[in-house]
Amino acid sequence: DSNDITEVQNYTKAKYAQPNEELFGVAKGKNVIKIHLESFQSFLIDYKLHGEEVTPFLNSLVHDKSKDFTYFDNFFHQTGQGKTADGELIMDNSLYGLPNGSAFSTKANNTYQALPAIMDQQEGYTSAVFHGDGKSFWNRDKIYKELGVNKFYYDSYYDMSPENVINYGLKDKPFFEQSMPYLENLEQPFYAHMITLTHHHPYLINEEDTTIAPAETGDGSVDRYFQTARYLDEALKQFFDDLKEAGLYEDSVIMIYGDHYGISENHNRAMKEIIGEEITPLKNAELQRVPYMIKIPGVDGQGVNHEYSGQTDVMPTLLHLLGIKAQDYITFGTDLFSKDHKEFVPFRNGDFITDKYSYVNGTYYDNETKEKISEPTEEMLKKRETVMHELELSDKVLNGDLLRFYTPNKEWEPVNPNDYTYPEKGE
Ligand code: GP9
Ligand code: MN
Repeated sequence: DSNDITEVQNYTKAKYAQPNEELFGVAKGKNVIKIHLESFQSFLIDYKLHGEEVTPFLNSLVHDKSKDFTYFDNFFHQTGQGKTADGELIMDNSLYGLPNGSAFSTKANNTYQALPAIMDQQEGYTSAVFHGDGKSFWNRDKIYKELGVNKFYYDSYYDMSPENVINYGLKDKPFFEQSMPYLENLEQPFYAHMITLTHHHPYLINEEDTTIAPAETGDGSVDRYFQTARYLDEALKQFFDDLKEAGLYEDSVIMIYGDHYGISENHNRAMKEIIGEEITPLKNAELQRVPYMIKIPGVDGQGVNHEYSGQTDVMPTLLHLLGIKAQDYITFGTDLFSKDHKEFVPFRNGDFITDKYSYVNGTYYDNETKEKISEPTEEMLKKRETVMHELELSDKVLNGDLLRFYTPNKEWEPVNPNDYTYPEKGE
């Protein structure tokens, strides 16, 4: 009930981090392009296989000479069983997924106060999601209406001829290529979300699409993981070229993120060969890093930023860049560019990681020495309480549909799902 939302509100307002004055509103009214790198873990960045870079294009953004991007190398996914759906939910709502199942599936009729709706109401953005799969996968066609997504381009909008398709759906190269005309025709400013798909378990790829030999661990998924990552990297390079040609690169905010791990703990034997060390519980937690990169027009990229951070932090960060007060909304993360950004990253299972120590599976570890901490400090124990509390509050929001009882500010209008439709192409 409304007491519960007050408890949530008190927590998120206390955690809130004031914006960095220099960056608040710098991207006001700019187009925003958010690119989802399916199953992409940060260990791929700068990784060399057979002496070759696996993702030369992404690496070039990280070591960006033109100073476009800032790369967060201590950014973690926070997803649970909802995988991609959790990634989407977290990034656009700064809420956690549920401990079991996927909120996209079970909480599709909840009230949300998500980025697409906020950006529309506050700054007149048109939001669009692009994805080369059926519209109902992960219940997207239902929940997007509650999130306020204006346009949804799914398989019906793409040429899904057999040569364009593998595994779950459209290959990333035709996906980006065929998305361009739709993107160019969107009313501006837009918030576009491009969800890639080819780099997905079990990492199937046609021989003619490979440009790097597989790894040689004997574990097929792990071995092909590098080939589909290379394919994604090439698709991305082509997309950037197309954006530049269309005049949509320079003046847009571009965000790139990984949704969740690609290689599960079932592949620890092969991963030991890849990483060159035993996959301990701590190492496994460290491997949950996914990329987060952002380009802000008119602002020099910082190169590599080492702030410990996670997917919940993206929504308040973007709001502040757009000049929208994140404080009005229920957000569990904090602005990555704020000097008060909170450097602890809860994982969905209650483990967490900070800039100095980690809590994994009941044990505290020193990040530097990797040693177990036999006597955790009061502060460490308290942090664990905070993390549990935060996850519980987020679960209360979803399970109690609490945003029904929350009015962010006097301008806010509740999203009406009936205002949104996602017709087939030509319908
Ligand atoms: C399919 C997709 C895959 O549309 O986005 O989701 P995942 O299996 O990664 O959760
Ligand atoms: Mn996914």
